Amino acid sequence: TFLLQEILFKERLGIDMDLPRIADSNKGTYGHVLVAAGTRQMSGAGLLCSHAALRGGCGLVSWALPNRLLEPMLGRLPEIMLHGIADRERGDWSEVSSEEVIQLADNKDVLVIGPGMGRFQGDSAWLRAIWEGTRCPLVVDADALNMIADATDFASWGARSAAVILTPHPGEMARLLGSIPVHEVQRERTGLARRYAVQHGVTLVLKGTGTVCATPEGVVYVNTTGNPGMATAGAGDVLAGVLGSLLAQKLTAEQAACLGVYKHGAAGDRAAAKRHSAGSLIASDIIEAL
Ligand code: NPW
Ligand code: AMP
Ligand code: MG
Repeated sequence: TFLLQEILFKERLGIDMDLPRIADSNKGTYGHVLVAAGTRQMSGAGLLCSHAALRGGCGLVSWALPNRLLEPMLGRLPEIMLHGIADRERGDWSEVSSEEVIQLADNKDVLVIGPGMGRFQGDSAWLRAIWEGTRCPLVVDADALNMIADATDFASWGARSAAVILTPHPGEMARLLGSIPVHEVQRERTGLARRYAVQHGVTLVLKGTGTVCATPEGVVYVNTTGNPGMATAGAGDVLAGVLGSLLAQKLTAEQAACLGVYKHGAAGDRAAAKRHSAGSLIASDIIEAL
């Protein structure tokens, strides 16, 4: 188990804390993130995630969102491309075929899926089709994690050619482990994260105080940044965007998880210091501090 400290990035992970920008480059050089997130009740989750992805340094962000969200979101973040899908009236993700998401992801460098997405009939099989049908790296968060937790056949989902990062908070981790009590997750954070990552061949980011990053090879990192001010709505949606952004810039899942978690926490620390109070921190402040 490694403590995530600045020195580790160069010495063990082989990356600079600030990813280099190449003089002769363009936005394509830094990758294109597709965010599949948000519903009418939780549009903010998609907005925060997409915004954070941009601040993470990728070149382009497309946000796939239900059509009825399209108009209210127009102009909220001019840098982001909006891709409306689903019926205008109901406008939830139950109306979006997995094939549509797979096609949208086809020319993207990473897919971030789940924040504020909600749940619907048959969503576990829907996610399985996306998991098996996309070729880009995946960041799976929030409702999409609950879809995995409810899948009876997750162990037999096809192996992916590209990496997966799962980002559960302790409540979501408890569901992934078959609805064990949250305090049991908290009692054995590193062991459970490592076991899950190895068993399922994923990079697992178990969030909370001292976020744990576990690799499919069984290497574990524990974060040293962050503060309780980050226990606030949307903080996790921001992290999912940052991780997607780093994967789009061609970091490995191990590098992206460690650097993203560290920077997200450090941004939370700077934001809390700037406000002179962790309690008044909101997720947008974390993005600002990035
Ligand atoms: P408690 O409360 O302590 O008993 P859910 P969610 C536990 C979207 N959002 N340590 C917690 O335990 C998300 O993206 C949209 C210990 C409770 O049991 C999702 O799509 C926003 N326990 C959706 O909302 C802003 C912890 O987990 C359970 C823990 C639902 O996600 C908000 C709660 O988790 C939100 O991001 C910890 N550190 N953290 C928007 N503006 O659009 C959590 N738990 O039921 O999965 O609900 O995380 O709010
Ligand atoms: P979520 O619950 O999905 O919104 O994610 C919350 C984010 O805030 C995760 O990145 C957590 O690690 C972070 N966070 C929440 N509470 C704390 C805490 N008490 N100390 C440090 N980080 C926290
Ligand atoms: Mg969350």
